[in-house]
Amino acid sequence: ILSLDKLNMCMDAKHQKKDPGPEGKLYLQCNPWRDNACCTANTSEEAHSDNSFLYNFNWNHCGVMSRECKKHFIQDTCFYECSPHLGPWIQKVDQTWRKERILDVPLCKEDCHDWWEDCKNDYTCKSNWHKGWDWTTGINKCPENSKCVKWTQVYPTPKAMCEQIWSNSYRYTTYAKTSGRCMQLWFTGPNPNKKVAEYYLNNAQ
Ligand code: FOL
Repeated sequence: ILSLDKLNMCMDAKHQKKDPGPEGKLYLQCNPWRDNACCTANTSEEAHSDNSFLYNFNWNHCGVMSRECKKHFIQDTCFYECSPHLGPWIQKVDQTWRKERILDVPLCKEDCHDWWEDCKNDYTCKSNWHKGWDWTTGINKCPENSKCVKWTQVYPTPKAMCEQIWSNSYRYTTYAKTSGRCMQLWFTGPNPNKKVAEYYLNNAQ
């Protein structure tokens, strides 16, 4: 069968499975996706560690990232690696490390605001974390031409952070989690994002 099921599919990126399916048990913050996931148990565990093999990405590029801030990056990683309901926002790309990406996924206001609130006292040197790092040591360091500054100087608003950090993977919305019009990074119980994907598939954004 052709992979035409936009409501239940995995993006063709770096670590996602070919097709979604149950995993039995996923690690800690990724566990909500266990019934139907694009990540393996191994990926879910790596999502929780610093400089993980996923992208060798260093959260601590401007001093140690606070625990409160880091938990949102772990949740973002779980969402990115595990979500089977991103079909309406998957785009082909010509990148060395992935064939597909997500673009403009409508993010619930609370998730974006809570993320920014918990990170606003941290530091960073770049607004787009996908590009322009110094990788000479194997993990990303701030490039020569940059300075570590307060989070709020790089991202004045939650919207700026959510949209810029991963090259517009997310679109900021003012929709609440209860609206059914936005995707949730944080949830318990059955995945609420399936219905949201269904809505956007039928209503072409
Ligand atoms: N989370 C979300 N929501 N969307 C994403 O797209 C996403 N992507 C990552 C992690 N979480 C995400 C992957 N992160 C590089 C940097 C970060 C990264 C993956 C790769 C990297 O190698 N950057 C190089 C350029 C590579 C290239 O584009 O050829 C650099 O110049 O720093």
